[in-house]
This record gives sequence, C-alpha cells and structure tokens, in this order.
Amino acid sequence: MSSITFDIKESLATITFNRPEKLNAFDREMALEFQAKLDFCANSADVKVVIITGNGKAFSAGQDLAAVAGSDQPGIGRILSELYNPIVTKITSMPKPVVAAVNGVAAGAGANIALCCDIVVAASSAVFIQAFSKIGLIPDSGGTWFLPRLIGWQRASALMLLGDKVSAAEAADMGMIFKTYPDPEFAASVEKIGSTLISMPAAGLALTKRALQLSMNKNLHDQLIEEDELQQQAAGTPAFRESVAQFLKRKP
Ligand code: T3D
Repeated sequence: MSSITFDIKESLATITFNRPEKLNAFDREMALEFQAKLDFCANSADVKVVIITGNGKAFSAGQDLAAVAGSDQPGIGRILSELYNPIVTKITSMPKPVVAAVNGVAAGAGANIALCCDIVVAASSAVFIQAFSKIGLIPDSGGTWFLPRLIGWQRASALMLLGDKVSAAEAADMGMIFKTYPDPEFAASVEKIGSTLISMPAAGLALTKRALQLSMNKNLHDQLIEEDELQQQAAGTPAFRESVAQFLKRKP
C-alpha cells in the first residue's frame, strides 16, 4: 500500500499521508513520495489548489523514529536537506494555494509542515506538538521561522522548549492556524475552502502568495514596490479584465 494517496477532482488535488498505524510518521519513502506529488501539483495544469491531510487519527507524527534508528539511514543533517527542507521549499514556492487540513495530531515535522502551508485548518480534536525538545532535537522543517512569526517569539519559544500539546482551539486563538471546525463538519468545511479557491482566478492567488512571502523579509517601502510590480502582473491577466467586466454587468 502506498504511504501517500493522491486524488484530483475538478482541479483540487488532495495529498493524503497514509501510514495510519504509525500516525502517518514520515519514513524516507513517504517523504520522497510526498515531494514527488508536490512536484506534480506544482507543474500540472490540471491542479489549481492542493490539500494536504492524513488518513486515520493523525495528520502526521513527524519523523518515523524507528526508521531513523536504522543503520542505513542518513545522518540528521542529510535527513533535513534531503527530505524535510525540500518539502517546505516545494510547498512555499508552489504558485498555488496549499491548504493543510489537520485532521488529528500533528507533531514534530508533521506540525511544522502544516504550519508552512498557506491556509491551515484543523478538526476540533486535532493537537499540535513541537515534540522535538522531548527527544533532544531542535524544531525543524521551518518551525523556527514560521512559529514565531505566526504567534510571536515568546509563545513560540515556550511551546518549542516545553513541547506542550496545543489544542486546535488554542492554536486558532493564538493565530497559529486559521480556523477549527467540529470533527463531523471537518471534511465538508475543507471541501468548501477548496471549492472557493478553485472558483477564483488562479494567477491572482499565486501572486498573493508571492506578495505575502516577500513581505516577511522587507520593510514597508520595499514591500510597496513589490506590491506595485505584482499588481501590474495581476492586472495584466485576462481573469482580472473578465472579472471586472462581470462585476460591472451585475444587476443592482
Ligand atoms: O533525524 C531526525 O529525526 C531529524 C528529523 C526530525 C523531524 C521530527 O519530526 S522529530 C519529532 C518526531 N516525532 C515525535 O517525536 C512524536 C512521537 N510521537 C508521539 O509523541 C506520540 O505518538 C503522539 C503524541 C504523536 C501521539 O500519541 P498517542 O498516544 O495518540 O499515540 P501513540 O500510542 O504514541 O502512537 C500510536 C502508534 O504510532 C504507536 O505504534 P504502536 O505502539 O501502536 O505500534 C507509536 O509507536 C507510533 N508512532 C507515533 N509517532 C511515531 C510512531 N512511530 C514512529 N515514529 C513516530 N514519530
């Protein structure tokens, strides 16, 4: 059975982590397969929006700790450069919205892969754990970059040092994620987010993602220049002209 399942419906691609008996922990094969699916989504004209989720009761418990103890595994540095860093880069550089639909526990790299996505939503029973400190590691997969920017340095520092469990509701309250939905409504709510994104002009979404990412490292003056440049690109698309024409045709 494949450790990743993949499905495309009406331009909405769903990548599902599929090692439920291991809480969707990543071994090397799963991480490489995930990378391949992200590459496909980035390059395929059939995909406008990507949803990442997990099968079973977990989103992902991060690195498979049993696999990392094996003698044929690369060292930690190589695990990051070969497996996790490319995943984060592929998600953040993909010119399409990527939604993390966190259906259950998200720990370690599993949590931080969710947090690098463009929209992060969670089922109410989900929890987020910066599990690294408990096993003597530092948070990786972009966690030290994203988490302080999402929730502020102090809360990020405390969560990363203590390794506390954060409920979906707490995560939403502190701005770590966008929203939480009751478990029974989760799948339908994620589908609605997907269909809303699909219905919108793709180039504008891609340029919005780019603008937000650029803003992370720029002052206001430089960001205004970036907005000017990106808005010119957006305004030059047929989708913009068609959408404005449609709007102006609306009946009062
Ligand atoms: O070299 C490097 O490692 C660098 C890269 C690091 C990236 C990382 O992600 S490091 C962080 C790795 N992840 C963790 O430390 C989390 C470990 N897991 C847990 O703390 C707990 O499992 C959870 C809090 C996530 C969930 O707890 P619970 O009580 O709901 O489930 P459980 O009973 O602990 O786990 C269920 C099964 O999944 C169990 O297997 P079994 O006993 O039924 O056969 C457990 O061993 C397995 N499992 C859970 N997490 C992992 C795992 N197996 C391998 N690796 C895991 N990370």
